[in-house]
Parts: sequence; C-alpha cells; structure tokens
Amino acid sequence: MSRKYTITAALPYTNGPIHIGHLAGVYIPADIYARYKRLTGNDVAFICGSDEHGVPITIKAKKEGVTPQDIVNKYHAIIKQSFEDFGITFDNYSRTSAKIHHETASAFFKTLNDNNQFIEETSKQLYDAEANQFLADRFIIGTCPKCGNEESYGDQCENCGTSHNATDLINPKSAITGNVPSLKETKHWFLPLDKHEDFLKQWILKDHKKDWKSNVYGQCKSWIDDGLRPRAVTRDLDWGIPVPAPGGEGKVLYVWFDAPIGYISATKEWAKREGKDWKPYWKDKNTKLLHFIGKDNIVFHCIIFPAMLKAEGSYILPDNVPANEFLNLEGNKLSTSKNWAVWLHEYLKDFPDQQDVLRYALTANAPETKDNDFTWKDFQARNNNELVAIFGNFINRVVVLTNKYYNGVVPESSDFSILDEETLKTLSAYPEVIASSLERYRFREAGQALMNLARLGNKYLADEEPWKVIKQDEIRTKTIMFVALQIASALATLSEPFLPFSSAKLKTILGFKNLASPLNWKDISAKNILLPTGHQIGNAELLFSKIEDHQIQAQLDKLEASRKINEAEDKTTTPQKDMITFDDFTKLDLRVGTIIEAKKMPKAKKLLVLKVDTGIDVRTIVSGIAGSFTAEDVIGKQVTVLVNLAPRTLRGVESEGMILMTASEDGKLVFVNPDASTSLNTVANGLPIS
Ligand code: B3M
Ligand code: ZN
Repeated sequence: MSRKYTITAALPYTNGPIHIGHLAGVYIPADIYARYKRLTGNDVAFICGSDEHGVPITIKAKKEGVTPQDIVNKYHAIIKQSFEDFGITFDNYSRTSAKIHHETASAFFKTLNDNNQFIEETSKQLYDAEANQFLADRFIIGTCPKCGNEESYGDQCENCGTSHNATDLINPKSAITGNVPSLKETKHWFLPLDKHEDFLKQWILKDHKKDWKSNVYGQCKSWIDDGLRPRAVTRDLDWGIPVPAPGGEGKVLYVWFDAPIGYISATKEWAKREGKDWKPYWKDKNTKLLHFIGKDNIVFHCIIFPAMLKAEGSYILPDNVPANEFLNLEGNKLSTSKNWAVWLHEYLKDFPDQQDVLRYALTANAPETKDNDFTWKDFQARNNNELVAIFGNFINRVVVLTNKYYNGVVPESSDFSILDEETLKTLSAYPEVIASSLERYRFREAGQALMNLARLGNKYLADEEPWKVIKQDEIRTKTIMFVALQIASALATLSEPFLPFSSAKLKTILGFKNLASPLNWKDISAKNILLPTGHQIGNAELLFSKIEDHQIQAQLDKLEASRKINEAEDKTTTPQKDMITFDDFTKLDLRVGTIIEAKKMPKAKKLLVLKVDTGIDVRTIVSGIAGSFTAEDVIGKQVTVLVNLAPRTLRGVESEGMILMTASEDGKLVFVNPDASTSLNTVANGLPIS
C-alpha cells in the first residue's frame, strides 16, 4: 500500500566540502532508501539542505577574514554540486539562510513561546571579557562532565555524543582567547526537556520501536536515565536567526533549535515549487518521518527535536532515526583539518564517471553498527572482483551473445528445465530479499543481496554454457538466453537504488524505453516475463572498468603526503603559549637591521657574534645560527631584530637584542626577514609605522 514518506538527511554544516564519511554515514543510505521507496510506489519527500548557522561557520569566517555569508555561499554551492554529482536524489536541497527558513523557524519559536513552552531565565553564562563576547558551543572548550573528554564543546561532546549547557563544562577555556571565562548575566530561553521526560520515556523506552537500531536506542536510554534538563535554545551571537521575542535583541536561535526545523522549511519550499500541500508530509499521522544522520546527531533528533515537535503539538514524530556510526580512512579518523579525507570533487577527477563504484564500496563497508574503515585496496577489490568480474561480466556475456546469436532480439524460450525453473523462482524472490534488508536499514546486507543476484546470473550462464550448447541445440540455447535476459532485466531495476548510474546505462542497453510498460520493482516477483520475446536490446557497453594498482597507489601517495605534513606540523607545532594582550605586543620594538660583521664565537659550535646596524645604532648580538650559516653567509643580510630585549652576556660577550629566525621543514634555520629591502627600519604588526 502506497504511503507518504518524509525522509530527511542531516543538514551538513557549510564550513567545508563533503567527504566519503558523510556519504557513507548519511547520504548514500538515505538515497538508497528514498529511491527504493519511490520504486515501490510511495510518495516520497526526500529533504536536505545546508546548515548555515552555528559557531563553526563564524570561526571559519573569522579565520578567512570574510563574512559568514561568504563562507556559506561558497560551501553551499560546492556541497549541493557534490550531492548532484553522486546521484543523491533530494527532492529539495535547501539552506537555512533562506528566507522561508527564517520565517518558519521564527514562527515555530513564537508558537512555543506564546504557549509558554519555554523557561525564560536570566542566568550567569560564560563570558570572555577580552573578546567581549559570551562563549557557547564551539567558542568554549572544556572537560565533558559525562566522559571526561577534555576537548568537549560548549553544547556537545563529540567523544560521547552527549549534549550539555556550556556551564556544565569542567575547566572551561575560551576558544577565542584561551582565557578562563568569567560569568556574566544574560537572558535565554530554555526548552524544559525535563518536562518532556515522561513523554520521551514512553515514546522511546516503553513503546520501544523494535526497528530502532541498538546504538540509537542505547544512547537515548542513557540520556533519559541520566535525567533530562532544560536546554538553552537561544544564543548571544550575531550570526543566525534573530530571537523573535521581546528581550531577544542581539540574540539568535541556537543552531540546533533552528536546523531541524530546516527539514520543515525545505519541505514547504519544495511543496510550493511543486504545487503540493506540505502539511501532510509533516502532520498526517499516516506519513512516515525518517531522519538519516550520523551518531553525533542522535540526541538532537531523538530527544530535542521530538520534544520541540511535541511541544508545538501539530507535528508527527519520527518513525525511525537509523543513525550510522563513523567511517575511518586507512585506519585513521577522517579529518578535514588534517586533510585526511577523500573529497568527493577530487574523487571524480581521479575516477571520472565512477560514482557507482564509490557508492557500492561505501555501502559494502557502511559503518552501520560500529565504526568501519575504508581502504583503497578494498575499494579496488570491490570494483574488480565484484562489479567487473561478476555484475559486469554477466551483463556483458548476456548482451554480447544475444546480439551475436539473435541480432539483439530476445529469443523465444521453449520448455524450462528444472534449473531454469529454480533460477527463475529464485529470481522472483529477490525484490523481497532486498526489500526486507532495506526495511531494516541494513544497507550492506541489501547491497550484497543485489550482488548475489548477479552471482546467480553469472553461475547460471557458466553452468549452462550457451556458447557450447548452441553448436548442437539451438532451441535449448534460446531458452538459456531468455532466462539470462530475465535476470539481467531484474538487475537493471533492482540495482537502481545502489548503482543509479549503471542501472540507467543497463536500462538503455536492454532497451527498457521501448517496453510496453516500465519494469518496476514489484513486477520482478509478480511477472514471469520481464523482457518479452521479440524485444530488441542494444549493443554491449562496459558497465565497469578494472581499477589498476597504479591508480590506487596514487591515492595512497596522496594520503602519505598528508600524513607527512601532519607529522611535520605535529612535530614543530608547539602548543600556543598563554595569550598576550595587544598592549603586550606593542611593547616589542622590532627593527629591520643589517649584519655588517660576523665571526664564529670561539669554542661554541652554534654561536656567531654579529655586528648589526639597527638603524638606531650598531650593536653586538650573539646568535645561535652557526649550525645553519657561516659568518660569510650572513654579512650584508637584512634581518628582523628585537632591539628592546634586555641585554644578556653569552660566553663573556654582551648580546643586545635578538634576531628573529624560523625553521624550514627539514629543521634548517631561516631568517625572518622582509621580502624586499625595507626603506623604513621599524615594523609593527606587519605594517611600517609612518
Ligand atoms: N549540521 C551537524 C552535522 O553536520 C548538523 C546537522 C544538522 S541536521 C538538522 O553533523
Ligand atoms: Zn563526553
């Protein structure tokens, strides 16, 4: 029976591109499920969009010296394109900076506020006096009160997934200045999760949905058992949706309050564009609402958003939240900052038109019940040993032989042998075999079932050997090829959720567009004949091509290069020292000087005694650079000198100042000096003082 499905996928933060971890954990399973539900006759709204508010974006904007809107515009376009390139069939990919979202989220907040669903409270929140701002979310780092992770953010701990208020952190430190924050009064609106505890206990624990994954149920149970507390749903920030309430000036909605409402606003935007009514997708009790997410988003989708929907009162609640665990890459955690990732746009450059290979490999290795590892060797094996050697080989044989023996026309079958009957019976069960895995969100299992269908075809041909039988039994050969063509047709239809690009190609090769009626999922078990006698198929075309060792080596070399850079950075990146103030910095008097004399310090391997013309005077400076330079090397060099450093006596020589040096990757000392000769000899924060 057809029904409405509202299928959402986590809104990616628009502070960076998408990598294979995002695809494996969220977007490929969601797309497989949405395609499958469409193919089995349901009314699907597959919804996603860019999550454009939140602290990570403002941090990135500050770092790049641009506005948050610049950042989200850049990455919204990149991410949207990546999803299109990989055949992720959202009905709408929206963005939370869109007007319709601001309107929807503001209205949602006002409804709750007008119905007294919030606690308005003025309380002491963490404040960084030097940065002159309140600290929340990723602006604050501290020890997680639940698991002891010392790098927990103000709103969530990525280690244990728990969500908390910034004031819950132990030993909090400002991520802006490193200072220990003070406390300052400010007013916020809190969602009283404790008031929804009975409902959540009943909804999750008592009515425990048999099909909720154990990792999801387990996390929810532990939060509820720990006791739920009010959660702030507003922030003292300037990037986000302004709080639509008196006293909300200078405050915005907490990103995790507004983002899930983004699913609703994106549905409204889509429905408007399609001339549909959005309400049944979010308010009809018969509609199934499903959230595809990663495990770090469970608390927001199973506790906080349902509490918000319940408090608002007119929405349906999620039927399931099939959260996946995390994918690692070659044994290490995927990391944007360490460039330890396979970026989708880069993958397509190296493996053009091979989206399905990555989709298949990531499905086969999906982190469904535990974190899992993606390796390039496995990627190559999945392609060469399964897609090429089984699926592609079977299809190629069927199409080549049908063209060779019958000019591409599906031959007439005669009486089926026992093996024919058994094979066709097994074939007719496959829609249900795959469906039953998908209904339980077991995508790895479903993907392997599809490959088993290709194995069935491959084995049938290998056992029946039509290329031999044709020499003495034309009639039997026609029946064998007829059966093989039925299997190929089933593969074309059943592979669409998993291998959409190859499925489309195969449907073209098999001439599906000339079929009297499209071959849909249910036909495969309902009909005996999928591809009728007399139907014309097209010419053979390879669906998959072998991936060579050198292609894999190139990917491993790329990762090795990233590893080396990270290692070097880990080695030389000493932790940042305590913050100094701008006043401290202006005490430094940095001049551009010229080395006019240089000689080795007797009996000291590393020291050179230099005479430096600082523009103020000519002075002696002892410098530990003899390991990298001879006295001759440095005469005449322009250098940056800290001239107001208290004099020190080194090996009996008074040194008056410090020459600034840095080190190259191989550890060789390098002068920090101006690129061109500098007329002015005074430098302050990178600019000459007039
Ligand atoms: N952007 C977190 C994430 O990208 C967040 C998801 C929002 S879904 C409403 O993992
Ligand atoms: Zn924790």
